[in-house]
Amino acid sequence: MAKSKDATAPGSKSAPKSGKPSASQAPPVTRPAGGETHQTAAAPDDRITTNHGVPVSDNQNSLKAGARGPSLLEDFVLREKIQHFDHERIPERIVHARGSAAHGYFELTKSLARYTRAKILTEVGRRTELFARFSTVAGGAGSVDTPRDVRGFAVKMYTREGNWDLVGNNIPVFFIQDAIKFPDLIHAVKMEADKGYPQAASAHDTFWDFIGLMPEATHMIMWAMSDRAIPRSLRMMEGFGVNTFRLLNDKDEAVFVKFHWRPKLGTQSTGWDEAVKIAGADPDYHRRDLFEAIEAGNFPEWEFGVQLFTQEEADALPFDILDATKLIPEEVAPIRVVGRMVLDRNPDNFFAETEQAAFLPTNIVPGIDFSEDPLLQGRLFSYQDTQLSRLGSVNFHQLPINQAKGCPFQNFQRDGHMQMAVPKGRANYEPNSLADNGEEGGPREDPKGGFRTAPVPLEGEKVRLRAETFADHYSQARLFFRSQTPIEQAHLASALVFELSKVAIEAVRLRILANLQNVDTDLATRVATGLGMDLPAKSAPAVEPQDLDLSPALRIVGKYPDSLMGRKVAILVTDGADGAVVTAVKKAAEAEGAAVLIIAPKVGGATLKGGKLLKADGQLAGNPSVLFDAVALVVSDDGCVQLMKDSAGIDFVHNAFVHLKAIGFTPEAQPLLDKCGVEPDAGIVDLSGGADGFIAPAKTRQWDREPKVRMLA
Ligand code: HDE
Repeated sequence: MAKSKDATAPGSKSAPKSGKPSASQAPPVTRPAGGETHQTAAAPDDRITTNHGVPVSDNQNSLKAGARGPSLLEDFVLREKIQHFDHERIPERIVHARGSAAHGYFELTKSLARYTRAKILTEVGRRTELFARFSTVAGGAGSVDTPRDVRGFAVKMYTREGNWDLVGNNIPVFFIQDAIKFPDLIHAVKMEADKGYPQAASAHDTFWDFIGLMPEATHMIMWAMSDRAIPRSLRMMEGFGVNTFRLLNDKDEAVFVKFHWRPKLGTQSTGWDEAVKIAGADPDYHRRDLFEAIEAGNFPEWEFGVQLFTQEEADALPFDILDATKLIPEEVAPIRVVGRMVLDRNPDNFFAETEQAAFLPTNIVPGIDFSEDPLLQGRLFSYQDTQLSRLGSVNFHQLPINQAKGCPFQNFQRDGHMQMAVPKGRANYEPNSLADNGEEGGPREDPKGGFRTAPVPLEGEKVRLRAETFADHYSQARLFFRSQTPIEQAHLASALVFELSKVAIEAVRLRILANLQNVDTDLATRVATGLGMDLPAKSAPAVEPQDLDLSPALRIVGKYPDSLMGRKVAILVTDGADGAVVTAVKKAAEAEGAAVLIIAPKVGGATLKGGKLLKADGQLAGNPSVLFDAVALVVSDDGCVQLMKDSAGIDFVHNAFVHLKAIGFTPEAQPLLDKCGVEPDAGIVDLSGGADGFIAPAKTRQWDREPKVRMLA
């Protein structure tokens, strides 16, 4: 029965009448049952092979007992392919799972030879290859790019003396002072253990429960609730080494150092409502932005800077430099810019490079050294350890992305899972005298050029203690809050209101309010008012906070660069629009470095006044204004009427307005502006006077508009 059906199956043109070929019949043909293959025969170099090199004749059909029969176990082509697929995934990173990366180079512009013997910091002009990965912390690998979260900022530099990984964040301080609290912090912020949600969000009970009981996190919370935690682009984030490190010169003299990356495009952020909407419109917003910028030749660039200070200077500070919940204000220890990083090449393969990249704070080079920061000390164990379960082998350093490319690496470590190297000879131990016997003896120690640890004098009893100098949890939180501009303070207070409003346990909200009063009474009052709660009694701090000198360097607002570089402008065009205005806006915006996209109700484009077709770069519903930094509405009367009937058109204009963006418009768009509640201000620009007036407001946000469109705490 089955066999006779086989013979008549549609598309099985050459299938025999019976599954059993007679001596005179050709063997059953297993070409596609249901369609033709679209492939032509491959030349020997192009042909698909198995992992063991056997050429594959048919990649469309598995081997069966008859055209409709069961598959055969002997089909090693099928088995190998399916088995490899079954194991394609590796465990995602326990934190920082969602990330995007690029290749580039580091270039030293000023030598630090007085302080360090690290070649990468002393050879001016030399370019060192690097790989940088940016990440969110809390969400899984498939989560969105724009949650409120800390961003990882990890840079692997393939120096001539080994890999130097500077594994930092876009925030210069951290939640906790001791590594032993890290698993608790991460458990608290990640999806709640019973529910499996929320994904990539700190706005939930367990996170704030932990924070309320951990006053040392308060400074970091100020940063995490600031606009820094909702960056506009990975290209517009500062990076910080966070922990204190040491530089060590030829004489083994040490200075302390904090590392900084400063983006050429300035530090820029989205708004919270905007970030939420971007998450829906383009979950890959940051990944796409980084990839497309590099693809277009707009290579992201950062200045590399150091804050250097001696032990005496450290001792004079009102906090402990080993405490990662503290920063050193730039006004106290200026940042010396000594180099730059440029990202100029996208990964060829996401998995092989971005996913398999293993960043290790223990990847350090001669001339740089750790400090005793108890958070850093824990990190020195964790990263190497986590790679063993993530990448599954002690040989993960042999993966191309992790290899020390700037220099050879050789030692007597041998074998292990997935060993790729084929060492020759019998010298697999040291010391050996095999060279005296005419054999290869292998590498030797280099007491002078090798990595040396700073000879830091240490003494003390074995204790589980936190130093008294770590006890002040609020002074720097206050410093951060009070150093912000009023608009940034309002955003920070509003973020706290938003997050705490998602906390169901009232006692947790009260505890946070009690703690916040140690930061700033005005802040605590605003948050309490926003929550509609009475302010509880202030909690007792371990150490009474002090008023430190403010640090304007900690602000973002007011420091956007005077340029459209890295920014995106949309021109929303309808049928009948004036092509001359489109051209003028495009030209003016591109002249300032913007990427300009034509958005139209139909992806095919719009027929302009005069009958010419203007091709669109994107369709309106798929390209809401949240994806752009500024928008221009170049429409006809009819086009305006159509847009007013379309929620995508209304949202486009309304959101641009409430997200404080510049809106250029032709007079025909006035009814749409009115319908969307757009009120005139410096950012609402009539384009009939020319495109130039649109450019200045497109470079920034219209902060003055915010009180009109949003209730801020
Ligand atoms: Fe990490 N962290 N971390 N971290 N971290 C990891 O290592 C850890 C901390 C940071 O793009 C893990 O390879 C501990 C501070 C970045 O691949 C893990 C502690 C800072 C990345 C780990 C910290 C960071 C990680 C997970 C407290 C800023 C992503 C996967 C003692 C200076 C790197 C992995 C990438 C990743 C442990 C705290 C930055 C589990 C125990 C502070 C940017 O090993």
